[in-house]
Amino acid sequence: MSEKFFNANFPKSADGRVSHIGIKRGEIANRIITVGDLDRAKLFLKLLDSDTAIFQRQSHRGFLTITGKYKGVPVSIVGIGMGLSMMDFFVREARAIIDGTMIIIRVGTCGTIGKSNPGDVIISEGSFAVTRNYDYPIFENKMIMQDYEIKTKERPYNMSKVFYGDEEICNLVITFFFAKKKKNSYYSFLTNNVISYSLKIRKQLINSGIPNSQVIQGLNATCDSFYSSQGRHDENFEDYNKGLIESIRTKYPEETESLEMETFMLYYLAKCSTDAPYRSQHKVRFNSRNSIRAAATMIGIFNRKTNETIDPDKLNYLERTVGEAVLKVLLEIGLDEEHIGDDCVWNLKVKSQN
Ligand code: R1P
Repeated sequence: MSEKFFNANFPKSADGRVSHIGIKRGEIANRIITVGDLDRAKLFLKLLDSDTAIFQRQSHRGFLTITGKYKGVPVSIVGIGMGLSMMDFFVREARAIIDGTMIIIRVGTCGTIGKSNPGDVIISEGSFAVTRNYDYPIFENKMIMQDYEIKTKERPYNMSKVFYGDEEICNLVITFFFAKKKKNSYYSFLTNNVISYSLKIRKQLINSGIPNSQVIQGLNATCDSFYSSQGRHDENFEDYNKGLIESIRTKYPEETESLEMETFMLYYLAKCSTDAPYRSQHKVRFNSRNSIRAAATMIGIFNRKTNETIDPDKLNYLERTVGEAVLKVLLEIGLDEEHIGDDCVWNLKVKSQN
């Protein structure tokens, strides 16, 4: 850390930069796509308008923020790395420097444990956390372990309640892929634009030789490890995770489709968010309390039942396709109050080449 930060409760530099994501007011827009892999963030950068200045900043903690415009509307793409803590840093620090509602859509990758396969796109209607029970002892033998579980009712992994994504946004993402009526669909208010775009995506998938990619809505499990709490076997550690995948899959009546490491925190924080970030408290808002609307979509890359994995070209194509669809979804959502100011990076003029 080379800079001095003020306020130990919520550290900011003298010029207003939040300490981990490393940006300040006006450098991040209300409409955000967040990804884990920084290369995916750079891939999405190429989809932004080329006639507007594009702001980029990578923090010393590994967060990459890219802000520009998509079809004339300010958007940001934020690469956060991996895990619950990185999502927590990103959501809280971004929330602290943006006025008005934030829309955050995660575009990630995941392991598949339900009916989906590598190459399918999953929209997470809800997510629960699977965390190692750190109080669970390391046992000398299995008998003691069984006795302990019977006596204490403790298990080696805890599974939380489900927190849900924003229904309108999740449904919009699905509709952008499939122009067909689904139960509880928002089809009725969709513009012709959206419908023809989703048909275009279907055509693109067929032409690209991956016609079998399905778009599936389901529950997601966010795990606190890529290894132990995702049921991977690692002989170097005692993880007590045999049978864990099956327990995760069947924990809730709606079968769980995916395993990854961030969505739960995004949905949880959206649910905990207050209305503090509104400048004009008198304005009628979409929601009386929350100031964050969130959704998550992910591309299946590992089938945890069959061990099937995805081809990098196919993943690259799908990332681009999903990224473009999600950018279009971001534009469809109206905001009651947006961050404004002449110093916002999206208002800067592109430097002339001469
Ligand atoms: C693990 O390899 C990482 O990939 C998935 C997991 O959630 C975890 O962050 O998501 P991203 O591809 O968005 O990083």
